[in-house]
Amino acid sequence: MNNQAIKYEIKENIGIIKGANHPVNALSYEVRKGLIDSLQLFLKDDNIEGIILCGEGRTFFAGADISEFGKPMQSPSLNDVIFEFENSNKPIVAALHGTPLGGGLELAMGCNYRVALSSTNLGLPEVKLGIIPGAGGTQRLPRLAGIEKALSMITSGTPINAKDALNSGIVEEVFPDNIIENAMNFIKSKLSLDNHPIVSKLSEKVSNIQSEVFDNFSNKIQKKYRGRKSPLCAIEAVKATTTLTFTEGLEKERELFKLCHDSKESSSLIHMFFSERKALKIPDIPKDTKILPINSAAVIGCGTMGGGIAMNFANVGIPVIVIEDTQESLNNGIKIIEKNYSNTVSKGKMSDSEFKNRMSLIKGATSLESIVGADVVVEAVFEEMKLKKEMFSRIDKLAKENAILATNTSTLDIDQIAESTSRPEHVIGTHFFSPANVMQLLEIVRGKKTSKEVIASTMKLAKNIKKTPVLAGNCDGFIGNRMFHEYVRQAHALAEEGAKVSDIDRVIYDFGWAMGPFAVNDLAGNDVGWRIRKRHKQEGKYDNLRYTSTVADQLCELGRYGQKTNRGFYIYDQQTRKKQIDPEVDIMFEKVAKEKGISRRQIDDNEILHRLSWALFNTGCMILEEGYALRASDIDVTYAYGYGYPHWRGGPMKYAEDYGLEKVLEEIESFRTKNPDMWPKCNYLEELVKENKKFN
Ligand code: T1G
Repeated sequence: MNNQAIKYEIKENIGIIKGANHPVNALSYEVRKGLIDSLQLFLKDDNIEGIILCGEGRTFFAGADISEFGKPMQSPSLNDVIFEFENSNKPIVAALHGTPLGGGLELAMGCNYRVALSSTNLGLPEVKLGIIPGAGGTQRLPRLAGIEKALSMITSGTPINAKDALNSGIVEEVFPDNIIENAMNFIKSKLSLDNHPIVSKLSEKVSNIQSEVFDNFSNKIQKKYRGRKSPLCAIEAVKATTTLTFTEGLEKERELFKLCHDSKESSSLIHMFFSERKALKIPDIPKDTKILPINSAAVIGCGTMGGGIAMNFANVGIPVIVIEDTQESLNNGIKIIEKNYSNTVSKGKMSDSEFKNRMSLIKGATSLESIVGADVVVEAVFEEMKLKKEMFSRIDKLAKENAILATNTSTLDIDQIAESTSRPEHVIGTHFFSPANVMQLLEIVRGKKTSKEVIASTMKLAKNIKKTPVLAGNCDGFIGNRMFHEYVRQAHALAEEGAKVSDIDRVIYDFGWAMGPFAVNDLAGNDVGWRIRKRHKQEGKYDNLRYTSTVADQLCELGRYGQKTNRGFYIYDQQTRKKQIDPEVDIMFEKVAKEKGISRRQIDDNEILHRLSWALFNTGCMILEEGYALRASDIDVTYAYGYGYPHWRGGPMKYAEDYGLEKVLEEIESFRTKNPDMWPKCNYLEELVKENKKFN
């Protein structure tokens, strides 16, 4: 009765139950049923004295099947399965490898023993999905590993390695290889014992814990989880182990789990989980498209962007050459990279030898000829078309035959850049976000002639350097900056019409963004936007749109570029970088409004939030209509990973869809009546509403 998701076999006196639900052994209905069936079979077989539970393929069970969430639960539940395993009268060892996560680790904790391969990473990542462990994890882990470890693992959701699990008492033994053979010897060594440990019975309640521990922990994570509920519910559930029995605690966990499961936070984070993976799938690029090997890289420009980009390669062991015009700027660039890595070392997050290893992978050069051997060349010079074209025509002459030629432009036309080479099919946009060694998004821009091989290889490269890639089409600003431009234009319009700069930023921050639009401008440097606006003006972009950046231009004329000049929309303390409201800026907006004949009024928080949110969303719909993004969820990923949009709100498209597309359109139309030159019409959105459709 092997079902497809669970296999079993018997070796000598040991029964082996094996998850075979590829790729990650998610605990779907078939798996849960198969687990109980095979366990019962083994319990009835008198020849079997001990049992191994393991996973086939790349991992032990990596958790509940997320795609079953929100659907009616088919019995047996995971809790039922775990009880059956826990109540077994034959000892069971969970043999862990890969990523035993969530329900997978909960199931392992229902076994008497756990052993692991040294490469295993295990954890309870449920908060990342806006929920808490729902199959006893909040009650068993504290009994097994102690309160502090459980709080840390459950509220961070970050997996720990096998060594850490061993030191914390979560696993009994760790092996470098041959997990099944070692698990076999392990369980045989336990067969003679009269009793075997049961995690839920290790202690009635977890004792000797001061209640401040939980308050302190809540305070510690407050900033990280601003606006979120599930991490706090996780703390409450763990706390229950100190006041309630296991059975009562389990009920508490269920109650809190349900609360989280039914929340927008959870549906948004689950949307993010699947969206991130969907973004990797490009409909016209078959899975078996040839991938160009990337074993070496060159980055042209070692300023803030170039240096950060180079670090991404070194971080995964790819040797990289950074190129600058002069020895002095090269030295400066390398010094900054070194400082970045040193900071990581001083925080205890990198060893000295790893520091040396990474630095040894980064070589500097002042001649472009050094790109000759590179499999990928990333150009990160000043954002100017003429310069980029010149650079690409030189790159074309030097780079090796099959090299990927990437530009880190954030707004410029990839096709124009590609045309300056003899091989436009090898040219692609790789738009990194600052700081490039930290920000997770990589917006990959396909030109008209970019080959499928180059696109597939660049997507793969993005994953290899641990980025989250999104494929965009070649429009001005691509997905991210095209939308951001409209969002900022709206923010400035609000300020002209009467909202204070600090109120606009506050509303956006309170919504959950990392920063408001004016603070972002100050961080990125107002001169960057200034340069782009000058180009846009020349190209006639504002002919039918209201120009709202008069104050931003004036600040730039005064040399107030933002944080780097200690003054922009705010005033910054030179030492602490702490920002302070600049009353002069609000006065500048008042003056400009007067000159433009705009009558100022009190603008409430709701209008601020909706005008900014729908400006982003409306532009997102236009991008979809014009085919520059493959799907709405790609836009959500772009914003969550590249722009500090709160993941737990699901991204600008999902947020609007949850709000109700019809209501959003009504609000946009009412804003448009007052300000027609702020709200370009989007037929696609109107069609969606008319046909009562959703994004897919
Ligand atoms: N459910 C359903 N599908 C899943 C899945 C899951 N848990 N995990 C992965 N997939 C799909 C994924 O969508 C992709 O599909 C394919 O598997 C490969 O994944 C009761 C409530 C395990 C570290 O949160 O973190 O247990 O795109 O590309 O990079 O308390 O997947 O190919 O069609 O990500 O090697 C807790 C989530 C659930 C783990 C592997 N568990 N997964 O990474 O492959 S909640 C998790 C991951 C829970 C209990 C509760 C990663 C991975 P497709 P992949 P990968």
